[in-house]
Amino acid sequence: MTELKTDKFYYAGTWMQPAGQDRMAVVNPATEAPVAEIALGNAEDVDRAVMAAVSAFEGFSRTSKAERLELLASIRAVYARRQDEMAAVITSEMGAPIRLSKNAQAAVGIGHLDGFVQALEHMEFEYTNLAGDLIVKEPIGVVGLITPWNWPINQIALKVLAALAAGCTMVLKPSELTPLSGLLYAEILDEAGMPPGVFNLVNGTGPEVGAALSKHPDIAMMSFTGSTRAGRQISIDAAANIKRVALELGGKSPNILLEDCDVEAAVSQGCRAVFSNTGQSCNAPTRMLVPASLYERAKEVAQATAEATEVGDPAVDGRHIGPLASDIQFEKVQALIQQGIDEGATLLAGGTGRPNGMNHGYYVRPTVFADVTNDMTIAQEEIFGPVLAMIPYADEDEAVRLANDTPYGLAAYVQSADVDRAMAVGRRLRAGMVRLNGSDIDYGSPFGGYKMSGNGREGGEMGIEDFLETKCVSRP
Ligand code: TXE
Repeated sequence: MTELKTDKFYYAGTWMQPAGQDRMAVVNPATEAPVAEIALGNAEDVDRAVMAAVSAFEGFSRTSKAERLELLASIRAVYARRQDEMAAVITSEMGAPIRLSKNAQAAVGIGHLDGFVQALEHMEFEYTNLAGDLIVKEPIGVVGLITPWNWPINQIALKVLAALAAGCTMVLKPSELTPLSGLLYAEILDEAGMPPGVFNLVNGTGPEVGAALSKHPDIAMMSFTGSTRAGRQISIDAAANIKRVALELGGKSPNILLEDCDVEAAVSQGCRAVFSNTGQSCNAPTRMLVPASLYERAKEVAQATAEATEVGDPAVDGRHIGPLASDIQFEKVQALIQQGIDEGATLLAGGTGRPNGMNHGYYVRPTVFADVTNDMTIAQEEIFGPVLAMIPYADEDEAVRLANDTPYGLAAYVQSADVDRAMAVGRRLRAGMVRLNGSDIDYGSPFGGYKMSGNGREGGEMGIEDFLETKCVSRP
């Protein structure tokens, strides 16, 4: 596997010896064996990296759009060449099957980049408003970026590339569970000719390095993806300096099947979307809302789909799903499946324990619960495992009420033979992203949520705008 500088951090344009003395093993979730050991930073490492970013800001914030487009093009070329290496690293550190790693986990690094390039090409950073004042959009400053382990490069690309496109300098702290893809990304940026101090990386834990970034007086903005718990803490820490905070947090997304939908297609596609990445996607359609008339058939299809979903070694090419990313996640998913059983939901497929014949690795069984009521824990809490909750409803008003009855508001899905009808239902949903009939995510479209799913939007033009300040210059 790729040799990475796991004992160093990247700042001021070079690989530096950490101030922090602690080390942490990176564990392959399929084997439970360590694949690497990384250095963990501390507040002093954060200070050094922030200092590098502050020094670089003056110059980088004045670069032209053309110069930044050239930098993005150079990153694209190096990334494309090393994309397979990236896929292998992601599989080893978080257990996504290699096919998913290649086709999605690593591929989105290019998709998002293209979305930002397209946006940047047509964005204007200065204009005169109706009052005759000059409005100037400027990079906000040095930004702190904290990313999770479920789609490690997806989140890094969404944040780093948007900040670069905006003209910000930055310090990235990847998840301590998946630091290897972050280290490889730093190598790629270095090889692509990143000016020193523009991009900096410090590894470490949330409470140590993450908190030091959030509290740092020289950081103007935090962009975070992860748990609602950590997002709330980052907001509190950032408030001391009135930092801007962009948050992409959890979800418990509804998938409304309307009576006229193709029930076989909608249910099997909905199940696959929940099981993909072993359920570790914030926008997974985990609550399937089914009209009474389709309920029996929907249950049969969901059960069959779950039972046909294979679980296996992520290093092997195939359509199977892999393990969960960590032992903590494994325990959490087991406990929530048990809670579903205890609260009286009907277990149609899966359940607690590993799949038959597996005795190590963080593998879990694709699980379907029927007869779920929306107040059950499995309908309210983000499980982050391959677990579907099927909830029956009586009429469209009830479906909309149940869909919106959640503290989250990230994504929502509607299935119908009549696109206008699906659209009308979609307009009533309190979610940042509504997808009709299995439509796909478009690079460059805003990604983010309402309510406790966060604030701000990532990707494309809105993703770049999140990193800009507005200056109004009144002419004499
Ligand atoms: O996330 P954490 P965890 C959800 C999902 C999952 C649950 C718990 O439901 O089961 O959260 O996951 C950093 N200050 N999502 O506990 O801790 C941490 O180091 C600053 C949804 O693993 O939020 C890592 O880099 N930073 C989600 C990042 O936060 C802190 C993706 C994510 O870890 C911090 C992941 C602190 N006080 C989990 N505490 C999504 N939206 O896709 C932690 N971190």
